[in-house]
Amino acid sequence: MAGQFLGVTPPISVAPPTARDLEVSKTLIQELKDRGIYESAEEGRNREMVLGRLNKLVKEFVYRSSINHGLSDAKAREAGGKIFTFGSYRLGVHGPGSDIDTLLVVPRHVEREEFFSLFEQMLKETEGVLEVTGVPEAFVPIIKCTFSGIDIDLLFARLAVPTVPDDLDLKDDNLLRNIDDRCLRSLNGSRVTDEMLRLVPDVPVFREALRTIKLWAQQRAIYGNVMGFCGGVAWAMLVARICQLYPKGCVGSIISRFFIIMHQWQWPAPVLLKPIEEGPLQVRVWNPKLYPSDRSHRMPIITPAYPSMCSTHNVTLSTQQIMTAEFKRAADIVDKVFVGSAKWSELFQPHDFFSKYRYYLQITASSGSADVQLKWSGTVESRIRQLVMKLEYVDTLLLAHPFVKSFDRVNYCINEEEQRAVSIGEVPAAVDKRTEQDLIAGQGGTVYTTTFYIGLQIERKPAGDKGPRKLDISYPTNEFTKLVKMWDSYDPDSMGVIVRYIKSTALPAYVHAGREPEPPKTGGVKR
Ligand code: 3AT
Ligand code: MN
Ligand code: MN
Repeated sequence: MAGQFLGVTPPISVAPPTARDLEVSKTLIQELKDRGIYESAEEGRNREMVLGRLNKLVKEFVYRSSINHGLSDAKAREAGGKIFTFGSYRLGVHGPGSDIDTLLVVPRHVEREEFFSLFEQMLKETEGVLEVTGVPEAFVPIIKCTFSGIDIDLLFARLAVPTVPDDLDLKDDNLLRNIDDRCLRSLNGSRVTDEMLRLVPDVPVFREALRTIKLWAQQRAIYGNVMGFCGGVAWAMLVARICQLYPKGCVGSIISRFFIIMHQWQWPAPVLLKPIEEGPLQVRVWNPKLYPSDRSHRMPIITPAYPSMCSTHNVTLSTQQIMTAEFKRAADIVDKVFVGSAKWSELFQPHDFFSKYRYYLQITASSGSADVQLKWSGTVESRIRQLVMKLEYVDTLLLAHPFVKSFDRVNYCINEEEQRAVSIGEVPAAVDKRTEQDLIAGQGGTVYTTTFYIGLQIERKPAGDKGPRKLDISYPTNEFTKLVKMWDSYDPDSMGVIVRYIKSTALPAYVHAGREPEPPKTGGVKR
């Protein structure tokens, strides 16, 4: 690296903040505080206590495993073991309800299987630990639990080294040699966050700016990788890049630059925090010159740790348009904030997805059990993007806007008619009020539903054209249902999926529940 600056180009400006930059930064931080996105000092101490106890537990696990593998007591103590963190906690942008994402790193003689037997058992026996669930078969195997009221995600990586000392750093690419793919994937999150923090010029400013962008993206419903928007890691990298371009910036000026630059970015030029590096493994590194699939990425935002990957491969034409429009809206508001004609609260106005469109697609996945529903709805969710991409080809459709969240419901139905109604996404008033006690043995039953929405912007009829505007979406929707039913574990007797084209007036009331009321004229609504 050039030493003079961080990033793939020199900074745009190294000027210190102006008085106005500092003023708007102050009001911005106040707005963030008023919205309750910072945890209290006491909650912070609780997190540290939990991490301390977890660290002890990990060392005890490695010790016991080492003894089981025939090591001497001294060697078993020396074997070590260490907890790393990643995600929002590691970046220092977590909120009161955030989890702690942790990675447990162990020496080579400790086996992955023991993580899900010995360690999981030790965790279950630890005071204050509840709801321990291991998912060993996941793509990134994980144990989830809560510890002293804090959600914990635990990943596992076994390195090809005899000991894992306390000062071990995961930066060295050679640590990736001779480890299995699951360990490689588990190490990735930590390596990326660590590298990101090394690549920003001023970490406290980066944190404040990232908190702002996360809150804004969540409020505007453009936060989430699954539906084709940017996820937490991608937003963090975008903010980091702007921080590199303005190394002396303060949060106010960084945010202002962020929206202007992102709105004008010449996609598909990638966002990089450093040059892409080769490494010691036979694994793919993002390279659009070499791989046609990498060439198809519309808004590539590339992770800085080897092996570099595109964090935004899910972005489609529609979600790119939506995010670009949001950058523009935000840039205009921040402009006004700087001249004093708008308040920061305007930037964080909630989205109006459910009143924005006249027509929506409603996709409902249903089944008869909570366990089945979890996997089935996940399958349907992961395919919604495919539906959006097919809709993008429909001539008269200007935009297919997937909503980032789904709506889960448990419906107690007392007859088959009600079961049929809820499984196509309707919410009969009688069912809405019912509880489990109302169920009648041998009749009806419980139906679990998960519903997704896609807003449709349809081309207007040309003036003078009296005929109805033709919108034929039967092809994309049929293809979509065929696609989800191709899932390995699909069972037509117990799982349902239906796509309905509905008018906005037919949206169920629950889509509006929990929304903030319109803010009064005098200022923002505090949560
Ligand atoms: P919160 O403050 O926790 O809401 P976060 O950014 O920490 O924000 P997550 O805890 O959901 O968000 O995710 C942290 C990282 O874990 C992000 C990503 O690298 C990884 N991750 C999240 N979900 C998955 C998943 N389903 N599979 C693999 N990795 C995941
Ligand atoms: Mn997290
Ligand atoms: Mn997590």
